[in-house]
Amino acid sequence: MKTSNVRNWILFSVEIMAVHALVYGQFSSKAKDSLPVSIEYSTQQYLSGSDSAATIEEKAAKVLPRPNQTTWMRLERTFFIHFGPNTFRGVEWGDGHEDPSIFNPTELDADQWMRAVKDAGGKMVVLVCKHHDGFNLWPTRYSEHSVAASPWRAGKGSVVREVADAARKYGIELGVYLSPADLYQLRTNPKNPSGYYGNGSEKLRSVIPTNPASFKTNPAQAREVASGFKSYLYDVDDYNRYFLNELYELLTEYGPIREVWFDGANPDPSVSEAYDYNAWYDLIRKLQPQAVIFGKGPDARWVGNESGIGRTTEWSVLPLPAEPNHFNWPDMTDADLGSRSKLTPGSYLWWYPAEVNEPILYGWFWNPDKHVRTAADLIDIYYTSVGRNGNMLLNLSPDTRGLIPDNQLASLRKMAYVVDETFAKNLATGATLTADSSNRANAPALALDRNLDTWWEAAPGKKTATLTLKMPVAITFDVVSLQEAVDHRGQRIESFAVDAWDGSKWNKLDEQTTIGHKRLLRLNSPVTTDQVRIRITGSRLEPTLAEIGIFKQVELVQAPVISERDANGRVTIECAKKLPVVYATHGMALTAQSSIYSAPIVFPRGGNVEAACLAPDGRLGMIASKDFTGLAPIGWKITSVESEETPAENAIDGNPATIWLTCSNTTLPHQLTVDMGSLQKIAGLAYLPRQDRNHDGVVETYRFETSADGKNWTTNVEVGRFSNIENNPVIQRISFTPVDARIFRFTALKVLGTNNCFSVAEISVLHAETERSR
Ligand code: FUL
Repeated sequence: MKTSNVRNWILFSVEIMAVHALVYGQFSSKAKDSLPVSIEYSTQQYLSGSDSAATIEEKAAKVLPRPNQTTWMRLERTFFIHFGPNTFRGVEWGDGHEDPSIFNPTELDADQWMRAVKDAGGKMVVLVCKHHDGFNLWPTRYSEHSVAASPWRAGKGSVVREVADAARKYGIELGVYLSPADLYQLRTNPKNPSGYYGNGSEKLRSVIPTNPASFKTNPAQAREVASGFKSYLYDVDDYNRYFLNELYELLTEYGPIREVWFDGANPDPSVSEAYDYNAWYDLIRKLQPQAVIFGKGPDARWVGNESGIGRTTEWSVLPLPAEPNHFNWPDMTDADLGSRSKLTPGSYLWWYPAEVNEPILYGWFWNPDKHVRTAADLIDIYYTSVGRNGNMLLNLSPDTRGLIPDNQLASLRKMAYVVDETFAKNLATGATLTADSSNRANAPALALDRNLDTWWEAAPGKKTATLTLKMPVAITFDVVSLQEAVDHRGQRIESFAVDAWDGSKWNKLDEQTTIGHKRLLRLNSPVTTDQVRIRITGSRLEPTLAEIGIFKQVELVQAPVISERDANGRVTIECAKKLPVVYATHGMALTAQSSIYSAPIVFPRGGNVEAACLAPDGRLGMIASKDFTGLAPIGWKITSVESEETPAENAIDGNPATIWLTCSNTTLPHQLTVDMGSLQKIAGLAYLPRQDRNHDGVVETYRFETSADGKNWTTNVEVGRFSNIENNPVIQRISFTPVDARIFRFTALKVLGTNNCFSVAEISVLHAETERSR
């Protein structure tokens, strides 16, 4: 292993960094004992059994990001685009049986997509080039299942090309999502009997790029390489060869690529295929060394949910149980990934920052029924992603026209306005910053110079510190932004607090754990003071701060709180400052002249409500919006249930926070039968899985039956599947042919988690008339 010191490291340019260094860490100091030698900065550290607590601490403090990660972390606000056959079918997951003729957007305009990203402050877009259904959004040479077989642009189009061109035009970096799971290529797909996925083919010496004509017969034969690139050799089976050739096309023909996104989800694990990750990573490093590999890869990690919520303690230095180059990157979803108790002997410490992804709709692909997150929701997400040491990756969903609809654009624009205006002026600029100790080369003023590559650092040996900002005049603020010098000193701060001076004493405003690349504290109410104090109360070695910011959120009246719908179908709306509230229901436009809220609104059949508080000058504040899906359970009764660990009534009480759970009967299927008390014309079901982040009992595959009299039953859905419910456990609404029914039966055929539990937060049915009017 090479060694070097940090100064030399910083002087190295990205070009000099060898590909090997990017992947495996160039300056690993694998100290085997705890001799009192100074530990060097490295992109990888090994914790040995004889390391003292002090050595472990020092090693953890001296893990640095790789150069590709440094650039990536500074992007902060990034966007995803999901568009493909699923958009035209209105589903979250396809099945690989789709006919390419369904892909026919009438007005696709990648410039409109990129303008939306640019206007929303986006620095990068990750385009889904192939989702799990296996349809390629560029005319790949290696499959007939692509845009080339579709009627769109008479088979001459390429979504990847159009997005790459538009991204370049608007100065946005490009990332590519290529799904490892591929249902079109699945060996068992009747639509593609010669599918490569899981076909048991032997590993053959293959040149990438392979000559498509001899792909199966002689994969050692190359095709012409892309200009400026070479060809590479791998021993791989058919599917991995296919995947490597797809990667080669995407990484050589569309300009610089900043991120390669590998999804871990697999809708059909019945056929297995061994992904040759090492070959994939190797090819990516050779073709686009500056790209970060996300998910099933070494550079950026899925935060663990699809709701835009980072951990309040979010370490970028993580202990791996094996060397990074031998590690199979699983999803890391525990609440604590990197605190001291996790830094155990035998671990390899590695920089592995979080990416926080979330769809702007309550699903990834467009469908007219999907509700759009409000600007207020997106602003919250900004604070819980970028503000919690993670990059935000917000998905946009073009519709069947191939345009991002106006309702998504409206939320985006408002979010960007609020975020940009809030952070436009650092109220700490012009303040005097002092620290109770400083390293001679790292004076406090360096934390106010808008340069992430210069920083304040506590004096040698000091692990706590107090920094005081004195403003020339009192300021009013409600956001504090802190950034550590992670690219030069790693992530160190373990706990800190922020106080404000009220003229006679210090008042604590907030207290938290990690900072990392960026931590945003959003106060409950604005504070006016001329002195702010940051107390670093715990750190791995000397703490650093590269930048400190104090901000005031842009003056917009906060969105009101819309309650859940109670068991009687009633919804209440409340405005924090008791300002008047206006509201609109069922998709009507909300304006300052909309109805004034005075009493609970009743939604027995479901629907949507939008509401806003009115500012004293009569202007509309931030909008809150909520969808109520299905009939309210007024007078409903459970008529049959197998067992109740928690009351079955919880499934029909209108309260998403309470669940019905049964685990005692370990064999599936499990059932729940509900009597609605009167005949209803219903056209679908609505299942809300438990919302407590526990997957036990969440239904993945189900049957749904109805009856008018409890004797004669209609099977409305024989075997249905809630796609992607594990990663994104939002409400599932499923339509079926309208039927008159009084009783319904929901049967769990396959569930997530352990012990074949069955859990339901809410179960309801969709009224035929409400559905028709949507
Ligand atoms: C998940 C996928 O299954 C979803 O469809 C979506 O692509 C999301 C970003 O990742 O795992």
